[in-house]
This record gives sequence, C-alpha cells and structure tokens, in this order.
Amino acid sequence: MQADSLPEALVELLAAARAVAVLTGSGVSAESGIPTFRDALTGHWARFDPYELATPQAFGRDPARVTEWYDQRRLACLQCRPNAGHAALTEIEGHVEERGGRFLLVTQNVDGLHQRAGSRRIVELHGSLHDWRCSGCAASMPLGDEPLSPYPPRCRACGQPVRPGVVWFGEMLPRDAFAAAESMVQQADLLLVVGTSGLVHPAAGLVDLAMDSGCACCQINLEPTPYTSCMRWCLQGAAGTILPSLVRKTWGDSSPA
Ligand code: BV8
Ligand code: ZN
Repeated sequence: MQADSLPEALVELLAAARAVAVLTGSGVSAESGIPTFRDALTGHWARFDPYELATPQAFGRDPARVTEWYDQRRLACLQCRPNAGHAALTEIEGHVEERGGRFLLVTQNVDGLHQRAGSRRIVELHGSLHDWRCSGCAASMPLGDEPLSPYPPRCRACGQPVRPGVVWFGEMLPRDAFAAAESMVQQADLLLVVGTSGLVHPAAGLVDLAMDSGCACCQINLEPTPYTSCMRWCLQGAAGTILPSLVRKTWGDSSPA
C-alpha cells in the first residue's frame, strides 16, 4: 500500500493520539517465515488438528508428541528474524512515548519476535514458546538453541514432564496480561489490529471492548475478518508493507531505522 493512499484521518490520529494500543496475531510474523494458524495451505491448523496438539488434554494423552511439536516451533523461531512490520511497531512505540503518550502492544503471538524487534511495552496473552515450565512443580526450564529431546523433557527437580509456557485452548489467559490489555483498549484513542483472523477469544473480544469504549480501530490484514465491517479503517495488505508506510507518512522518512 502506498503511503499516499493511507487515510489522512488515520495518520492525523496516530500523530496526535494520547494512547495507542496494538493487537497482533500470527500474520505479523508471517513475513518472518513463521506459519500462521489458519492460512489455508501453510497454516499450522491446515496440517495439524489444534485439538490434537494445543490443549491440556493433548499434552496429557501424548506429552512426547506435543512437546516435540512445540520445541520444533521454538527452534524454528530462533532461526527467524523480526520483519519490517515488527520494526515499525517498535518505531510507533518510540514516537508515542516520546511525546508523552501511552502505548501497549498486546500480542497473541508466542514467537518472541516483538521483543527481538525492540518493542518494550508488551503483554503476551497466549504465553511464549521461550518459557517452559514443569507441569508438576512449575519450575522453569533453562532453554538454549538445542532441541529439548528426549521428549517430553523432564523436570530436574521432580521428574514430571515440562510443558511450553503457552496458553492452550480451554486454558485461562494470564490474568495480569489480559487485565492490562483490557484497561489499555478502554482508554486508547487508536487500536491497530494487525495480522489476526479475530477468531480466538477472549483476545478477539478486546476489539469489541475498544469499539464499545469509543476507540477508533484500524485493521491491517491480508484478508477480511469478522471485524472488517465495523472497523473505522481497513487496510488490506501485508503488515510488513503497510506498517512502515504508515510510520513514514506519519513521521516522515527521518524516523529512526
Ligand atoms: C479460554 C497458543 C476460558 C498455543 C493459542 C470450548 C472450550 C473452551 C474454550 C472455548 C470453547 N469454544 C471456544 C472457546 C474459546 C477458545 C476459542 O476462542 N476457540 C476458537 C478457536 C473458537 N479460546 C480458548 O480456549 C482460550 N481460553 O477461553 O479460557 C475458558 C476456559 C475453560 C473453559 C471455557 C473457557 C485460549 C485461547 C488461546 C489458545 N492458544 N495459541 C499455540 O501457539 O499453539 S491460539 C492461536 O490462535 C494463536 O495464539 C494465535 O495467535 C491465535 C489467533 O490466531 P491468529 O493469530 O489470528 O492467526 P490466524 O492464522 O487465525 O490469522 C492470521 C491472520 O493474519 C489471517 O487473517 C491472515 O489473513 C493474516 N495474515 C497472514 N499474513 C499476513 C497477514 N496479515 C498481515 N500481513 C501478513 N503478512
Ligand atoms: Zn518439577
């Protein structure tokens, strides 16, 4: 998307907003080579049944299979690099905070790329692939860039299987993270919703909460979502293209790289 085709009202709001919130999903990491979940051919769920791998029951049934799948995803993430979309979100955070505004990046992603891109004000609603804990005593497991095999990895303290620190279907989201996200979207002037199909709750419900609180919402996504019709702005395209254009149009090319 060319910078000159970005809505003027969006640029003006981003340049002046007292509080900016961002909600990201796996689409923001797609250009880094990390599969999304629901993209028809390449998404995780096109090849695996989420209820076979992303639930506590699946872990209980086959901890070796589940932990191998998550460890392979963890190691794959370590080989990937943040893309221009991640970098643009870091720049937006810097500009908003520079002028004394409030910023929060709420991510559903578990890949750690926002942190590696330099974003600081982040909450991870669905946990992280880079935080493994014992299913028995919750001791955290040191991680390197080697596989955790043999699977499932065992806790050195109590011998129980160690699990990835992600939120599985049917599990509650981390209370503090979700509370911070709810609070921020209720006071934000602008919510950027980037690279998410808007299908997973309660994360997706943050968009409804933002809209009900009078926050202007802008969706940046490759394809339409259930939220498309109620967004103030919908920018259809790749996050790695649109977000840098939005930063350039709002703050000029002098933005730090
Ligand atoms: C909960 C971590 C309370 C693990 C994930 C029955 C029983 C229990 C719960 C439920 C139930 N029925 C429904 C629910 C609620 C359930 C839910 O929402 N299910 C959905 C599927 C219907 N939610 C839960 O279970 C949550 N917990 O409700 O607890 C509770 C407790 C007990 C009993 C009842 C209630 C927990 C949800 C969290 C699950 N964990 N991930 C892992 O990573 O394996 S979810 C998973 O989906 C990821 O976290 C992911 O982030 C998230 C959302 O997906 P997206 O990120 O949006 O990815 P997707 O592929 O869908 O979309 C990508 C988009 O990007 C696309 O639109 C694409 O077009 C776009 N795109 C692609 N490339 C680009 C791009 N856009 C821009 N640029 C590009 N380059
Ligand atoms: Zn233990």
